[in-house]
Amino acid sequence: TDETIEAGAVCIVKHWLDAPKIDENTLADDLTRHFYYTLGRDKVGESHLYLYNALALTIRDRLVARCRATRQHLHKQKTRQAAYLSLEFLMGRALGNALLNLDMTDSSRAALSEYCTSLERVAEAEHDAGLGNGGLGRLAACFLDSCASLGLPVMGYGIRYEYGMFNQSIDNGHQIEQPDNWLREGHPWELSAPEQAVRIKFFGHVEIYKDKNGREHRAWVGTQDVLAVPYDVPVPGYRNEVVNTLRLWKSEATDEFDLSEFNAGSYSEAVARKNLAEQITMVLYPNDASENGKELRLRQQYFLSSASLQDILRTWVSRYGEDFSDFAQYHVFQLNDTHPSIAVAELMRLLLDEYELDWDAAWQITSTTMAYTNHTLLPEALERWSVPLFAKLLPRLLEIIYEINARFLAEVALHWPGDHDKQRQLSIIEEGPVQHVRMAYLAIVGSFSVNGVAALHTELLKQGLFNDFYQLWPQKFNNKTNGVTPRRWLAHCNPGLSQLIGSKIGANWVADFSQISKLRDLAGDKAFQQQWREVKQANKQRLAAFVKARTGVEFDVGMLFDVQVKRIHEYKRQLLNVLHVIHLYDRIVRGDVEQFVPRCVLFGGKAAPGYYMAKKIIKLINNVADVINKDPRCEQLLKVAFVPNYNVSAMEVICPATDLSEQISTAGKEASGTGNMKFMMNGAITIGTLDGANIEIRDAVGAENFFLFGAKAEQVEEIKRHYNPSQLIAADEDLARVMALLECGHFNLFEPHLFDDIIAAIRSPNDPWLVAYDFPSYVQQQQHAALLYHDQDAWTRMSILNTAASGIFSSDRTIQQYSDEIWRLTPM
Ligand code: 4GP
Repeated sequence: TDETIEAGAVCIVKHWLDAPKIDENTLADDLTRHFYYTLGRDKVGESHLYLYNALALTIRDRLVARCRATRQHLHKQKTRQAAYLSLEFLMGRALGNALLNLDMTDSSRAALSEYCTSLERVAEAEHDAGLGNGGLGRLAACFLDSCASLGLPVMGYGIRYEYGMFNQSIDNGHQIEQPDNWLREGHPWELSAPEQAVRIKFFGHVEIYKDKNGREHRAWVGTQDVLAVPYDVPVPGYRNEVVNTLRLWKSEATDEFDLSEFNAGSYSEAVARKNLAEQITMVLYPNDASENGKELRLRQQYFLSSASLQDILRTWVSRYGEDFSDFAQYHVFQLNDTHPSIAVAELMRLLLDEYELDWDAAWQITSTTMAYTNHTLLPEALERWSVPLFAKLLPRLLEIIYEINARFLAEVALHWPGDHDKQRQLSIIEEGPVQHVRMAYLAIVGSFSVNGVAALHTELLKQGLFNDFYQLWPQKFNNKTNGVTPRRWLAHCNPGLSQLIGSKIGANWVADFSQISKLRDLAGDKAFQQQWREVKQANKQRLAAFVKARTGVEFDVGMLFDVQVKRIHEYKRQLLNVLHVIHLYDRIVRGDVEQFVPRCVLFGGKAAPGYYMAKKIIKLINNVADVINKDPRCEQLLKVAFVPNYNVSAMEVICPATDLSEQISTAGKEASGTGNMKFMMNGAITIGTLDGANIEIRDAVGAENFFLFGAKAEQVEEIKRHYNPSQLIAADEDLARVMALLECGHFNLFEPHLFDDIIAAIRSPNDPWLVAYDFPSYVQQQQHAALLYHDQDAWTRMSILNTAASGIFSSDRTIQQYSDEIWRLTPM
C-alpha cells in the first residue's frame, strides 16, 4: 500500500541517519572487507590494482557520507549555487588528494602495512583521469578543489570520455599516440545515477503551433534523441567536511529502436544507431588552444550543455515548480571557454519551449546567469561553426541564435548609428561563402561577465580581440588571474618541503595559503637554507629515477635541473629552448666551459596529433638529446631528456625537483600559464618573458628573483614589421653557430632534410614567434641564471623567496574572487 511504501521510505532514511559512522577507526576493517568481499580477492598481485581499488572504495564510502551531508545541507535552505561547465577536467589521480583532504593518509598507511606494502606503491596503481588537454582542463580541476575547500556550493559538469587524452610514447624520437582506455580497469570513485538520465535532441525540424489561447509556440520535433547518463565523482574540500560533486555525462542510446526497427528485423541497423549515440562521449579531442571543427565535437558541446542545464532546471522545478521568477537569484553558470557556449541558446530554448516563458523573461534569466571565461587569444582557437551544420544538427538552436543576433544588432545600431560595418563585424553570424556562428560572440552577448585569466590577457582582450564589445559593455569585462591548488601542488606532491614549511610556520598554510609569505623572514637563514636544499636534493633524486626509468637518461642530481613541460606549441617556444641547448653543446664542444654550470634539461609535453610543426619540434628535441647524451665530452656537463607521456602525475614528480622553470612564450601569446605557478610554489626560479601570469609572478617575487628576457607584448607588432631573422642570425655569433650546426645536419645525419621546415621557420621574416629575435637575450639570462646557481646560498634564498611569494597564485584566491565578484556565493 502507499502507507507501507511511505513507511519504508522513512525507514530507509532513518536507517541512514542512524547508520554507524564510518570513520578513521574502521578504515582498516573496511579495506579488508572491500578487498576480500566487494572485489573478491585474496592475493595482492604485482600491480597492487585490487588493493588500490579496495582502498579507493574505502575512501569513497567516507566521501559519499560527506557528499550526502553536503547535499542535505544545501537542500535545507535555498542557496545560490554555481555550475562550472567545462568540456575538460584534467583531474589526474584522486587517491592521494582525497587522503590529504580527509586527513586519512596516516590511517591508510597503517591499514596497508598489514598487506606488507606502502601507500606509495598502491597509489601508483591508479590511472590518471586525463579528461583534458592542458591548461584549461587542469585549471578546472584546481578550481573544483578550491571551491570545495572554501565550502562553496559549486557543481562541476563535464563529459565522461571513454578515452581521455592519448598516451604518448616516443619511437625513434617521434611521437606515437596510443588510446587512453582509462576506464578499462574500472573507476572506483564514480557513482552512476541512471535514473537521472536526461534526453538530448539532435537533428529533426521545427514546427509552429498555436495553443488554445492563440499564442504561437515552436516545437523541435522528429529528433533523434540520445540519453545523457550522469556519473558523479566526489570532490572533497580540505578538512572541512564539505564534498562537492563533479557530474560527468555519458551518452547512451535510447531504447526506442527496440520496438520499431528491432521488430522489423533491422537488428544491425538498430545496433549501429546505438553505436552512433555512444560515440558522442567516446573520445576527448586532443587539440589544445585550437579549433576542432568536427561535427562530433559540436555534438559533445551541445550534449554537455543541454544535459547540465536540464539537470539544473529539473531540480528547480521539482523544488519550486515552474515559477522561474527568482531562478537567476539562485543560479550562475560559468562557461569554461566557448566550448559550452551553446548553453546560452539552450537555456533560452528550455525556458521558451519547455517551460513556455516569453522571450524577455527567458533572456532576462539567461543573460544574468551566464558568465564566460576566455583562455586564449590565438585566433585559431576561436570557435566557429558552419551555419549549415548547425541547421542540420540543432535547427531550433540556430533559430534562437538568429533571434539573439537580431536583437543584439539592433543594440549595435543604436550605439553606432549608421555604421553597417560595425554590425557586420560584431554579428554573431559571420558572413562569407559559408556563414558561420561565432561562438565567442554568442558567449559575450549572452553573459553578464567576461573574464580573462591574467592581467595582461584581460587587457589584450579589452584593447584587442573584443574591443568593440568592451566599448559596448565595459562593465562586463573583468580579470581573474589563474591559480593552482596548493593542496595537490605543494602539500601532496612535495611532502618533504611541506613538512619543512610546517615545522617553521605551522600547518595552516595548506588551508590559508596567504600564510606562506611567512617564509620570507627565513630566506636568509643559513640553517633553513641548508634544510631547503636537502629537500630539493631528495626531490631531484626522485625525478632522476623517474627520468631514468622512462627514458634511460641518467640525470646527475648535482646539476642544475632546467625544465620545460607543457603542451608542445610553437608559441610556447620549446624551439627556443632547444636552440639554447644546442648553444650549450656548442660551447662544450669548442671548449668554452670555464664558467659552465652543469645542467640537466628536461622536456615533456604532447603535440596535437595533427600539428605538424609541434611534432617536428619533438623529434628535434629527441635528436639533439641523443647526440648530447652520447657525447663523452658532455658527460659531466649536460644531459637532455624528453620524458614521454607528460601528464598530471608526472608533474607531481617533476615540479618539486625543478631549479629553473622555463616560461618562454612569445609575449602576448600565453593567456596566463599555470605550470609557472606550480614551479614557483615548489621553489623553482622562473626564466621567462613578460607574458601572461609571468608578469604577476615577477611583480610578486621582485625583479631580482626572476630571469627576464625577450620582447614585450607591445613591441611585438612593431618588431614584426621589419623582421629579418637571417640578419639577426648573422649578427649574433652564438646563434649563427647554432644555426650552422642545425643546417649542416649535425642532428639528423641519417635523416637528411628532416629539420628543413624548422630551419625555414626560424629564418622566415614572417615567423610570428620571433625565435631569432629573443635568442640573444634568452642566452644572456640563461648565463646569468647559471652564474647565480654557482652561489648556492644566493640561489636557495631566491628559491625560498619564490615559494614565499606564491601565495596569490593559490586557486583559493582566484576562486574567492570569482565568488565575490561574479558568482556571489555564500560558503556553506
Ligand atoms: C590555456 C592557456 O593557454 C593558458 O595560458 C592558461 O593558463 C590556461 O588555458 C588556463 O586558463 N588554454 C587552453 C586552451 O588550455 O585550450 O585554450
